[in-house]
Parts: sequence; structure tokens; C-alpha cells
Amino acid sequence: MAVKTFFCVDAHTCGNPVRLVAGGGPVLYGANMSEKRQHFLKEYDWIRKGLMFEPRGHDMMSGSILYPPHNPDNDVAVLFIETSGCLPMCGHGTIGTITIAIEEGLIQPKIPGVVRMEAPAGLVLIEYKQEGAKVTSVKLTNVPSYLAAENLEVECPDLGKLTFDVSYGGNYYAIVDPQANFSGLENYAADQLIAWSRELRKRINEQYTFVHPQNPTINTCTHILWAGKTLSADATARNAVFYGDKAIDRSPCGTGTSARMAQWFAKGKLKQGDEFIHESIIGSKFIGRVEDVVDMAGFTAIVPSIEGWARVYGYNTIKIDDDDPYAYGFQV
Ligand code: PYC
Repeated sequence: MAVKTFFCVDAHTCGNPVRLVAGGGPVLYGANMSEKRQHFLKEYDWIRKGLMFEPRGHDMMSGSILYPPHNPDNDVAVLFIETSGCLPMCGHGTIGTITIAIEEGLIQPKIPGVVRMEAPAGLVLIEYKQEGAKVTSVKLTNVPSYLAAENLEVECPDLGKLTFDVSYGGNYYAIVDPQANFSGLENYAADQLIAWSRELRKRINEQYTFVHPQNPTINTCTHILWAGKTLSADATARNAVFYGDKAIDRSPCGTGTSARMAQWFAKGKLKQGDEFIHESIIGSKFIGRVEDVVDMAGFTAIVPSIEGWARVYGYNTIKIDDDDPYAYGFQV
């Protein structure tokens, strides 16, 4: 019988959970975070399942584990763990992780106010603001993001044929804009969007292939972004992002916002320097901006930044005991 103990700090980013594993994470091998992510998935996925799924977690749970950077110029390397697996990049996870790590003294950045963070998807540059001990905002400059495909079609249960674009912002997103068979996210129940998303994602990945031009381990459309009308006048757009099997992001979704900005940029609806205020299903907001435009292996990509906030709310020492029939979680 084995019992493993994890020391976690729990927070939320604009409403979506972030559980940072500050103690008990495994030693991983690899020359960078992408290789370490593969090692974790092969040997230690039980940790993710035990900490993310019920009964210790829930459908929306997501978190991270900190590692030393591989390049001494950087401050930290991060593995993201979620109900959906280990994402190459997670925006709300980054904002929460950096807030926790700074407030709890888990990292000491070389330059105060700046963190160079290695994610499996690549290097992410972060600027954060502090008032006393509290981190009040985190702005991350994400990996290059690009529109991968336009005007694809898929048959959706109940709704019929939908047209969608696929865009990359650290993960691949199928973006469903309002159209004849879909009148906007505000007109449907979240449970209904979730049920359709599960089926759509399956069908999209059966019908189409998406492979990151520089990292072939990123090769699936994992998220569905449903678009709709904004709640507040100052928001540019609103989304409901589906991830995992049953989750709709409560935050405006950092990688989803990056993917959507790349889509808008490619369609001429945003230009370099423009701000893009993205609203979540609960009305929380991220401020996005097109910082730069670069060539990424032959694709025109934007370098997006995302700014948001997180609040730390608790300390959680969690045991995973082999003897517990639900040690590795369950899903209903
Ligand atoms: O903020 O990038 C994000 C994210 C991905 C899945 C949930 N949140």
C-alpha cells in the first residue's frame, strides 16, 4: 500500500481553478518541457488523474507543477495538468500559476516584475504587477498563434451542418461563429454546448488533421470555442470554451483568446497593436493585444499578449492512497 502526499496551493483565474502542486511533484526527464510532458504522460499520469478528477478535483479542475528552467536565462518551467490531459500551454493556468508562485515565494525572478517561463509549447514572457504581497495582474506574451484552417464543415447533432475555423494559440481551437444553424452561445444552455462539443471534437479529429509545424506532439484539435454576443459594452467578443470532457472555461481562456485573435488578424478584423477584450461565459475578462507578427515555419503568426488576474484562496494537502478505490479519480 502506498500513500503519496501533494502540497497544493489553490487559486482561480477570473473564475477558473488553478491548483499548483508546490510539493510532491515527480522528477521528470527531458531536455525541455515538451519532453518532460511526454515523460509525465507515460509514467505519472495517475498524479494528474488523482488531483484533477473527482473526488479530489472536479470537471473544470486544472493545475500546474513547477520545474527548474532548462535555460539558465529563464526563471521557471511549468507542466500544466488538467482534466483534459497535459496541455502544451494554458493561459488561465499561467496567470494563476505566476500569481501563486510570486505570492508564495516559490520562484524568485531574476528581474522583479518579469518571469521567463518555459511551457511545453515554448517560451512565454510574463510581466506582473504587485501591490504589497498581492499580485494584481499578470500579462503573458504567448507563443506564436496562427489561423490553421478556414471554412471547414462538420455535422453537429441537433444543429446540423456547422462551418468553423481552426486556429492555434498554444492549443488547437475549432472556432464556431454565429451562423444559420448556430445563433450564438447566449441562446443555448452550457450543458447543451458541452454535449455538442464532445461529439464535434470527435468528428472534427476524425475528418481533419492539425499538426503544429514546429512540434509534431501538438497534433489534435482539443478545444471548441463557441462565439456569441458580449454582455458588457467594453468587451470586443465573448466565448464559451469547451475542454476536457465536461468543462466550459470560466475564464476567457488565454490560449483560446490567442487563437481567436489570430483568426481575427488573418481575416483583417484586428491589426498589430489592437486590443481585444475577451469575455467569458461568466462575464470575466482578459485583455488581449496583437504584440507582433512573425513568420512561423512559413505561416504568418501573431504574437499575442493576454492580461488577467487571479486570487489565491487556499492551501490543500492532498493524499492519493492506493488503498482508496477512487485514488485515481472517476468521471460520471
Ligand atoms: O486559459 O488557455 C487557457 C485554458 C485552456 C483550457 C482552459 N483554460
